[in-house]
Amino acid sequence: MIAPGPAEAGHPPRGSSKPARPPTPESDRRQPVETVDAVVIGAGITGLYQTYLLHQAGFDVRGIEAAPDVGGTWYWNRYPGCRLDTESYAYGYFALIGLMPDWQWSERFAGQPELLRYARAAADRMGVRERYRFGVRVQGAHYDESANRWRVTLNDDSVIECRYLLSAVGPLSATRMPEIPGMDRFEGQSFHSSRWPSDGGDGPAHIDFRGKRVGVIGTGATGVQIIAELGKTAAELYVFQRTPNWCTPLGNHPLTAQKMAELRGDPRAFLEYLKKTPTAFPYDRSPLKASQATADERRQLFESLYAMPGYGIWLSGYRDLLLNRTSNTYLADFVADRIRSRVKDPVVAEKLIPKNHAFGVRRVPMETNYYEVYNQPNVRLVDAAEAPIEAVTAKGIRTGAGEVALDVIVYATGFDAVTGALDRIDIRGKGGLALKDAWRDGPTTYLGLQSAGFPNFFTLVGPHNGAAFCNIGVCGGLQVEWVTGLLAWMAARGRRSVEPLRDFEDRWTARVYDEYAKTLLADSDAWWVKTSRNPDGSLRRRALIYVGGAPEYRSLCDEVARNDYEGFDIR
Ligand code: NA7
Repeated sequence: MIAPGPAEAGHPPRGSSKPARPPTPESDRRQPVETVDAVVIGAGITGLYQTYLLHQAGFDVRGIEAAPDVGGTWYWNRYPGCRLDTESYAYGYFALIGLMPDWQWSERFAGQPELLRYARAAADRMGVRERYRFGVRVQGAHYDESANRWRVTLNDDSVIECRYLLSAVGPLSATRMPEIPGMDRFEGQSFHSSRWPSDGGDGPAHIDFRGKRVGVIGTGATGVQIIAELGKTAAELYVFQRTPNWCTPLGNHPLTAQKMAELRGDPRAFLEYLKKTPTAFPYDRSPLKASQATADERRQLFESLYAMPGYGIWLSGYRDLLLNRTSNTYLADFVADRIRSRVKDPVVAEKLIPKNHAFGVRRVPMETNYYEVYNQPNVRLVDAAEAPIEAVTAKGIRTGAGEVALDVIVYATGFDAVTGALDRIDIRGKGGLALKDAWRDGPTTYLGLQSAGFPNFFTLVGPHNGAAFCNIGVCGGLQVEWVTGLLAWMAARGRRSVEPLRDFEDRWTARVYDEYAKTLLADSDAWWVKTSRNPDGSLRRRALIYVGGAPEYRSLCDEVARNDYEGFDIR
């Protein structure tokens, strides 16, 4: 049976009827239980900070969170092996800006229980818990044009009215279950990776995998972490891989206070440094193109990058890695050889080497002994590209090559990324236009923050903004500060409504696609790409993120602010 995670809004639990659609503003005569200046959806790292800053700025703000506690992604993702692939001391934005000066990370890449403790400590330090309602989900948000207010309906049947609606729902929060026939007939235990049963505290429930036959579907960053962990105890572990990814070593290690100070130095100076790097990770790209180095120099650089912890191999190599195919192939060939040297069975090694996408055009999973797991007798790679999964049966998974008997199935199948969580809320702007319909052809936004026709509605770390392809702990925080600045600016001038001008929105949307098209990312699928079919059947890819660089994005936002928020219609 599939573990019954909390129903997603718009996605009813299996076997139930359609979700109730919130009434329209005209038909909904319910009195709001609350009227506030602003509603923030989500109590993850971004939402907490937004709620805090708005409150500090004098706004009456209410936060809404579906989970029973703060933490967002770190609340929901509590599978064994779940940890950051960003340096903890760079992700910890609240420490960098002085809100939690004494916070000490225990590892270079913190694990989920520590991250959840961090989010809780941050919420307490900011005193925002009391501003939140937990355990309720936003079902709908309708803009009432005559009142210039949003009516926000919750799944406990209550209504909140607000002037400003800020979504901090997270780009990777709407779970994506595959549609495989028979999933509900499985007699063992099964769940999505981000709905892992809880231990009731900070971490995952202890499931004893000893003696169990476990199937993991999916080999993205999540699957790679889970597989390495479950491989330690499961009697038999079957990895159903449809597409291999380029994975490189995480290189985690404990952090002492002294080591942390050494790595980070003065927090505020470190933050200024992060702000200048393309994605707010503590890495500088080489000023060289790969062609400007000799073969020997390239090998030496790749070896040192492969040996160093974290994303250096992705973010601090040759500057044309994601722009030039030859440059990319140099690194891809090097990493492929590493995989061959770590996996004993050459047939398995070849299956683990990506053949259909360049290095780094999808998120690079950071691994710890991932490849070595395939040398263990209890672990089998099932090639779900060669023999696709046909069905889940009562006893296991059937592929084109036969049936695999299982006791547990883990769906590490990812998320309906970036727009998915918004699609699951019935958001309606001017004239009752549904956001989902407005964005049917892909999102259109100005600076990834607002969309014309949806006044006073903000999408933090949302589609097309420069905080999604970034160290979110830092870039999300900077975005929150910018939006708070805008709302304070408006308040000081008695303005009460802001939405983008259509031509600015069109130009920004075109720029998002243009920047993406310049890179090697444009030829591949990744969670940040929305694919659909053109009327002639050809494939259409829409980038959901802005890849033109976080500093460039922020300097444009700052320029817009300096020019009295040029491109926004503010009344
Ligand atoms: P991802 O990166 O979207 O990975 C999902 C994986 O699930 C990927 O390997 C998919 O294969 C696989 N998948 C999805 N549906 C199926 C079906 N039906 N059959 C077989 N395999 C399937 O999600 P993650 O949770 O791993 O990581 C998301 C981000 O979270 C990560 O980048 C970090 O930033 C944090 P596919 O590639 O589509 O062939």
